[in-house]
Amino acid sequence: MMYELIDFKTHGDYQGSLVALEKGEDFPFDIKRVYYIWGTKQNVVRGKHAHRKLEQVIVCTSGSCDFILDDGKERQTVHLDNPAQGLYIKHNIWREFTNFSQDCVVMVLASEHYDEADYIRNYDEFKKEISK
Ligand code: T46
Repeated sequence: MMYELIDFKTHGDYQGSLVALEKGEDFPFDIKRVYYIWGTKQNVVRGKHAHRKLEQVIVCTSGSCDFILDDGKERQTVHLDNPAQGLYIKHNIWREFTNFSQDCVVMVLASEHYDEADYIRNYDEFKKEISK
């Protein structure tokens, strides 16, 4: 499976909504890093890489965008527009993301610290590595 969509438990009341993500309870891995992305122009294509080891859960906390995922055999597009849902991507999946709404904020919860050596930034290299 190329990805999984995780529905987070949402606490909603008269004030609005709240999602809490706690280690060991709602998550497929221990979170070592959190980063977020905003202010991306609509037609910019970010990503264009795969990871050798990293697993991530990606949440569009505001607005929307499209993730294009590729396991070397097929491509699937996932539209993200729900802050109560996380896109879980394991390693060895090529990802691109685009079609950003003006208010799009993407929050990413990562299983590892930042490591440039974990990136495969060339598509041919990605295909070569996954066929080993
Ligand atoms: C991914 C998608 C969803 C850091 O210094 N630390 C970090 O933790 C990260 C993620 C990035 N950076 C630096 C590296 C670059 O100079 O921030 C700059 C932009 O990073 P990048 O071009 O890799 O950003 P995206 O949006 O293409 O990809 C990011 C993640 O890198 C990647 O793991 O899956 O978001």
